[in-house]
Amino acid sequence: MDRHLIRKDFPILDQKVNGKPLVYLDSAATSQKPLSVIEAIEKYYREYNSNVHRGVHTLGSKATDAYENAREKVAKFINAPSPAQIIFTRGTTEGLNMIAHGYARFQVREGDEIVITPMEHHSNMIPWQQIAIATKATLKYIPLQPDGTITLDDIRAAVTSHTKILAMTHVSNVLGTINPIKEAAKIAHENGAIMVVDGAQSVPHMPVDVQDLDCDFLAFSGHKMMGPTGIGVLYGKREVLEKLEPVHFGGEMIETVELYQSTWKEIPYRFEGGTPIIAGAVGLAAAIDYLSGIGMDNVRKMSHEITEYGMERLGKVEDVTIYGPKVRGELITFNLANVHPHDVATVLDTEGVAVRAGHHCAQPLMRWLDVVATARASFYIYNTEQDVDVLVSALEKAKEFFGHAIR
Ligand code: 7TS
Repeated sequence: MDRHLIRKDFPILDQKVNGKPLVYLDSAATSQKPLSVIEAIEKYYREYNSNVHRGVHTLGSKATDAYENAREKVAKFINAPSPAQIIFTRGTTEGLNMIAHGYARFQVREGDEIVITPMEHHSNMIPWQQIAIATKATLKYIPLQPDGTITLDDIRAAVTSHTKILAMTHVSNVLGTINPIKEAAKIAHENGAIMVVDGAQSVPHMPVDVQDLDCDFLAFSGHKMMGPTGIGVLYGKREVLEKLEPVHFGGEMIETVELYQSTWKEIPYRFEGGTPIIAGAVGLAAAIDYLSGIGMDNVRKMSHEITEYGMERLGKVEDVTIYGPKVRGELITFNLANVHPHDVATVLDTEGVAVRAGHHCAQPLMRWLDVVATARASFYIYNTEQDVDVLVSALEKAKEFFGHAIR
């Protein structure tokens, strides 16, 4: 696969920022979208925009077919046994909150444990804090190794017969750590707990097979995998979906409504209250077609090559500290000595280089790293070695600019 050909599919990349060619290194925050995704959404609005599952008119049927076709595509993409196990959400955050408030709130009691890690994005931390507070359950953390990984022994030590939920990110959005989800799920199940996986940073970059991982829930976002914002996915095993209570009550999700009580539709419709995110699902389906056309093994390989090259080049820049393990997902989090990452990112931006700076929605992890914030370059298949070279020379410029602080 030729990166330069792939780049042509992403019209946004062909522009100048501050007079310099754009170098987009913020795909972990949100990826860019290929033309096919943009066109699929436009086609929906131009040709068959209509509400789904309601009217009997032709446009309504077309929209319903497209929406349900998207559900089937997602199911195949993550090897879910059935499309009924795919719930469309607004994104990872909503999916994780649905598990917390629709499942954990009813299944977890005082004395039970919820086990997570300190590397979680706030979206996979705060919902569990809230549930622990509400149910008087204990929230426990698996400790991190100095390189930002976790060991199976530490997972085994943290998960006990009191554990109801083990929740973990597949790939850390800060450290890049790839967690041993399959082994963690086994440990969870041996102890009678369920395994919740935050797939926000893994599903876009690697083949993810929910049956192979044997996870109970998996949440991810469309916008990080070339789809539009506002659409995400919550996958669940049948058994846990049967126990999941809806959290969005209203239209579309009901079977019958009486004055004082109501009954719900079958799974997954009972979890999709209100007019669903139809254009989002159409866009996500096109994104899955695009990624599948390249093949997820190729996607992983291509992003990985650039990340490796980035590690090699950035690793040689004096006064730059890189955080996280050697084996990692497609991002590099770093700091320039004595310079606030916001200042670094501002100088990089003047060179056309877009990186993210801040706490990356992982404040406890920033404290563990003993930093207030970091810069982060994140990669996807449209990035080239030249992008990394521009990043490195822009960093050298930043070093010159802030030279007095560094020395
Ligand atoms: N979990 C992880 C691991 C993430 O990286 C993110 C978003 C989320 C959950 C939340 O996803 P959302 O689509 O619901 O917002 N991470 C980032 C990031 O690293 N920079 O911007 C958003």
